[in-house]
Amino acid sequence: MSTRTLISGGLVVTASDELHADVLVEDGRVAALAAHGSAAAGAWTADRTIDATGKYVIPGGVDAHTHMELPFGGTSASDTFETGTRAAAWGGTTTIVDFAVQSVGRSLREGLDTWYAKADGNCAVDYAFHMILSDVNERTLKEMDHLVGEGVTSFKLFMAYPGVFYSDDGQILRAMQRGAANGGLIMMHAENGIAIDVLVEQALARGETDPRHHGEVRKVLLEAEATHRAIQLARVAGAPLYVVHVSAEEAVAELAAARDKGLPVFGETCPQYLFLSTDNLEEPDFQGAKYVCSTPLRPREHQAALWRGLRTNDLQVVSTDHCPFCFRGQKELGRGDFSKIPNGLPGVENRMDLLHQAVLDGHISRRRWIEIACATPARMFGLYPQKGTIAPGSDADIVLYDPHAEQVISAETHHMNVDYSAYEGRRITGRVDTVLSRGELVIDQREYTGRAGHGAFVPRSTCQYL
Ligand code: DUC
Ligand code: ZN
Ligand code: ZN
Repeated sequence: MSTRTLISGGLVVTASDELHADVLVEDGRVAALAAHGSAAAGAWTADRTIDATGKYVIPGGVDAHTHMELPFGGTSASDTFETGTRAAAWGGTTTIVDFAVQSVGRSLREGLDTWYAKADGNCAVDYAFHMILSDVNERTLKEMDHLVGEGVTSFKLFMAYPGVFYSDDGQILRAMQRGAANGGLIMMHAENGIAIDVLVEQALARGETDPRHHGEVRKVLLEAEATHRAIQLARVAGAPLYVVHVSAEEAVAELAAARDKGLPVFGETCPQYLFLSTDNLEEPDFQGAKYVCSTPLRPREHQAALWRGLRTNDLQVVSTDHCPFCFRGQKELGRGDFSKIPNGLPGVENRMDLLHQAVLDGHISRRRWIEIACATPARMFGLYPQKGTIAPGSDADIVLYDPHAEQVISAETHHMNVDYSAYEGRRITGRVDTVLSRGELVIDQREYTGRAGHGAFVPRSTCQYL
């Protein structure tokens, strides 16, 4: 039997429009929109009506960069697919794109199947996968074609982490050539890891072991150089390029210069680079370890360039790079040696709220909020218009957002499985009230009503942003 839900009286905000409209949901999809109070909306019958008066009605967030359960630095990211997708829902994100990992010497198939198994039956919201290529060779290049065919249409390569995920320029060029042929989008971790490892060794030899040195050795110039090199390799291969977790002004400049030439080069930044800085890495008593991630946090002067890039569309997406490690027992692995601190920050629950605060602070418009957090990640990774918008035929992944509610972010109240918040004590105006995933209530007026196993794997088409 079909179920019809009417979402009535809210302000529908998408990347393109702001409308006082009612939304009719039928069988998990958006069936229709009509002006609130119109004869068309008045004629609708529904099994259930959700009153959205005074709220925004926005597409569920699409977080295109998460690492649930990632084995890294001798430990594993502390959010499982179950806890991480539940926290995502609490934060108004209804789709994650997580990174399956190929281990060195193993096939893409094996890595991807491991990630299917981790997620299957455990997710509260929908999920898709990118594939991390750790070992580019003839066999894995061929496998890329198969993955594109099954809806895993993007591949992350690392210019950093020698001996772990690192690919050399020849491997990168080959993967880009393959992506150019099969439609797979290459995502790049752009830091010169070979040079960074020299600086790490030299810093440790000088006795510079505190977390702040993580930021010092991972130099801005080595992000900018790698970004430049990745762009040139993509040009040679005739491939589009998406640079992940852009943190430095000089890296944005490389992207902007490429885009000014008309090249299909895209950039993502993350809330930690927009809201945090090296000041956090310098917090005493090893607290700075909470903020160790790569690319690293930068001096706060870089933030203006990132906001500008988001406004000018030199940066297109804000994802979280959610990769949580508890302070106790995990971040602590790096006491006395910053290079042993597992890299990563929690944030999947905080992204929509922090970006709403950025609207209030005047950094971006309300529609740009939805564009960089919902619509463009969906387009970039072949999920649009199923995800990322509210339009007839779209999945009814819908958030009722209270723009006036006040909250203070804290590990005491968050739902991520991690013992600290990177944004502890930060006051935010705006809060998720209700979340639907394919028409099912996952959060109902700030009560969790979802279930592990509701979330389904979503096969993706190739990039729709070219
Ligand atoms: N950066 C991180 O901070 N964590 C996981 C991997 C990465 O590239
Ligand atoms: Zn990375
Ligand atoms: Zn990442």
